[in-house]
Amino acid sequence: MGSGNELASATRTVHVTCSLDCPDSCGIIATVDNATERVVRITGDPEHPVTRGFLCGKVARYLDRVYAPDRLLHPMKRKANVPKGPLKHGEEFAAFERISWDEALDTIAQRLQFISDEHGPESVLPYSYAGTIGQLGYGSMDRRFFHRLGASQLDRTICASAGSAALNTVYGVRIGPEPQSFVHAKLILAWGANLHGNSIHLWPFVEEARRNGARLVVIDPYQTKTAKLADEHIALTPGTDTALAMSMMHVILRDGLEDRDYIAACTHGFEALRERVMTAEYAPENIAKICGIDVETIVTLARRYATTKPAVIRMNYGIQRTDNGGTAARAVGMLPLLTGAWKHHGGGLMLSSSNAFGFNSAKLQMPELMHASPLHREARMVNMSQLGHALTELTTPHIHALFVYNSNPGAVAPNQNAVLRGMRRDDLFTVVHDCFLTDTTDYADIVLPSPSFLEQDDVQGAYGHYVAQLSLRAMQPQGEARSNAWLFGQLAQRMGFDEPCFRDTEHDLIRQALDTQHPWHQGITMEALQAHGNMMQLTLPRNECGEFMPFTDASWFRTPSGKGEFYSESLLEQGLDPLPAYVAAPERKDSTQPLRMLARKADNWMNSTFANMAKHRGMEDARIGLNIVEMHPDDASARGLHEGDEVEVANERGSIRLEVAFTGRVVKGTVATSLGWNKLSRDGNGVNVLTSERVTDIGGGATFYAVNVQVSRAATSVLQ
Ligand SMILES: Nc1nc2c(c(=O)[nH]1)N[C@H]1C(S)=C(S)[C@@H](COP(=O)(O)OP(=O)(O)OC[C@H]3O[C@@H](n4cnc5c(=O)[nH]c(N)nc54)[C@H](O)[C@@H]3O)O[C@H]1N2
Ligand SMILES: Nc1nc2c(c(=O)[nH]1)N[C@H]1C(S)=C(S)[C@@H](COP(=O)(O)OP(=O)(O)OC[C@H]3O[C@@H](n4cnc5c(=O)[nH]c(N)nc54)[C@H](O)[C@@H]3O)O[C@H]1N2
Ligand code: SF4
Ligand SMILES: [Mo]
Repeated sequence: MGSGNELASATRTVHVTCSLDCPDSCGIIATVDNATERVVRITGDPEHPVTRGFLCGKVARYLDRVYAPDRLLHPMKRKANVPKGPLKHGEEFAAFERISWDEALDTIAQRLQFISDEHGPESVLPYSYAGTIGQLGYGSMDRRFFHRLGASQLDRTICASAGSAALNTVYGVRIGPEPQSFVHAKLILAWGANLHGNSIHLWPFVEEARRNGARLVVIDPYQTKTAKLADEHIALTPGTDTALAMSMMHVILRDGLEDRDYIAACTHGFEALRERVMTAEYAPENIAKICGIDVETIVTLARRYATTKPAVIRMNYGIQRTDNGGTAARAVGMLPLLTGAWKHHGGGLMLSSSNAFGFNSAKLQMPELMHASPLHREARMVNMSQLGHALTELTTPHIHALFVYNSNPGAVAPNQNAVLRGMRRDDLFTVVHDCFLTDTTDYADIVLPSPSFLEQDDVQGAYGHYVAQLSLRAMQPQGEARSNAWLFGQLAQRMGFDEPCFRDTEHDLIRQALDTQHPWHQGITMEALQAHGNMMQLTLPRNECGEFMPFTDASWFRTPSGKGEFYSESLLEQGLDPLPAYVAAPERKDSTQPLRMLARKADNWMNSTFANMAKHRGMEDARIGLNIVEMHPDDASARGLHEGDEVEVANERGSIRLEVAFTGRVVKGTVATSLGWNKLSRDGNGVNVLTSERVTDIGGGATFYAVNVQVSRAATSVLQ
């Protein structure tokens, strides 16, 4: 690669994949200086059909992160005299002393063996999420290792499990229209989806559609940039999406706007649904006040949705982070079944494209190894959204070792005070593998350095498009950083796991991931990927016009009935309501905590990733985000508060210090603040001090946006 001119000959370019937890999975062109082997520039791959040559603001500055002076570059162990607990930013390194990889691996292997012998292997808990979503980095050798050990299994529910389980009940599979097809839509509903902040590569397609006359409606309690730029912003009360979707159904059926042919051919349980939504309870006149919007808004939205073709819904995970969240995703997911929106190219519904990928995860993760463990059976499951409970209360057995990688639970996990109380335990052995010292490493016994996505080999799908990509390292790992796959292969060998699978190299694993009979992976091999610029579209079934149009007929559904299910017998079997129903969140009834809080993601960092980077922090609007609570002026004046006042935002789980800002982005009754690093907040407490370990109705997901709080003037200021 590289071209003929003088500058280019000094450099080469490599296609890598952004492995951050983002639907866009961008193709990236990294320019490497041949003399220094440094990556000097990264840009969006212009050949990638969704990336189309640009990167988001976060990753445009990724090299600052890769070459950051405070990157973790070597294994370290906690100094004997330093207790576990929060460290000031910039002072973390002083708590640890450098050790060799050999010493680190030997220590970990010995401790895990001892703990496993003493308390049973299930007393070891792996804790990982999506630091990288590459197939190898997200779940391959690590799973083999913990399966063979017999460690507790982690139920990875912190992000998407409610929405995923919900859509599975309706469709049996999670796929949707290609992002490129959004240009054909005439109505786009961004429902709990912050496109501008969280998945910017859909935006140009939305804009093109709007130039062609499409209307963009954003349904979000918060006025995101996406909402500000939309044709209409419906700022509903958080957690009331089920009510809104069912009221829309009520209007559609009342006005006879449903697609009867589609319903007859492709759906199951329509009469039962009709009976449920046609009760007076779901009439817009009753639902409007629940949602905090006008009756007319619901009626117009429903009619417009049913009569505009093509109409597409970009539902995202925002709507499912509440107690009734699984049902909300179900109800919204049913709308295109009612109107037959799937029949029109550019219409339908997109939550995730991940089910279209058929990487061989069974081969990568080998769950059968649990039977070779001392347990000789499947290990127990621990819900990651209840880590505080797991570390402080779970018995049979207690957790005695916590192995964190790809995640920063000290900041991102709900009920933070319980999580940190657990991680502070002296009798808990904690290992953390990360690129930086974080709010979690403050509690680690051993820290291990991990590479960035420029420094490791992987293969990746996406949850916002249908392109498979190979990502071969553009540079050598910084310092002694080593990948997740390498780490767990090494540990396995030190623990005497002699199965040959623990000696597989990263390239072996990539080949195993691609070794699949999945019909949409035809011809996608490592060699083929390399021959195609490291990216290939899945071989999706297309019509004669080349269009990918799922759910146009009944053959697409993977539900028990083989149809789109309004009524779910499988939910009934689990003792759940087979039909959607709006149920108010429990905390909303508590009058001592009358304000609903959105514990949001920041636009310029990725969950907690980048929150420590000065330039990223600078990009975030100073009046939003960390250290700020956005309030409606009426809610403030009712408490005698003014803009700029320092306040205590509190509930029964804890309190945090923030400064009041009037941004015009929240409606009365709702306040908002952002997720970031605890140690960079005003009082050392992150927003997750306030979030709870309650889980969603379906899918056991976290309920980050179902939090009630009281706001009051801070007694004494912690301001410098
Ligand atoms: N810049 C940036 N990009 C990111 C991330 C990040 O942290 N920063 N995180 C990445 C990750 S891990 C994920 S999962 C995706 C998530 O991306 P999204 O699925 O878009 O999820 P969220 O940002 O959680 O929520 C989207 C919107 O839902 C709104 N919302 C909250 N409660 C409700 C409700 O009850 N009803 C409705 N209708 N809306 C509600 C929020 O105000 C928010 O604007 O983004 C990814 N991309
Ligand atoms: N209040 C509140 N809390 C939230 C959310 C919210 O919206 N509000 N969002 C929730 C959601 S949707 C999610 S997905 C979770 C996200 O939670 P996490 O998945 O924990 O996300 P990050 O905070 O980005 O932390 C990922 C960590 O992995 C590290 N990492 C990156 N690459 C590698 C690698 O190759 N190997 C290893 N070992 N480590 C690596 C990064 O440096 C980073 O510290 O947070 C959840 N928490
Ligand atoms: S975070 Fe998302 S938008 Fe940004 S470069 Fe990565 S995949 Fe693309
Ligand atoms: Mo997420």
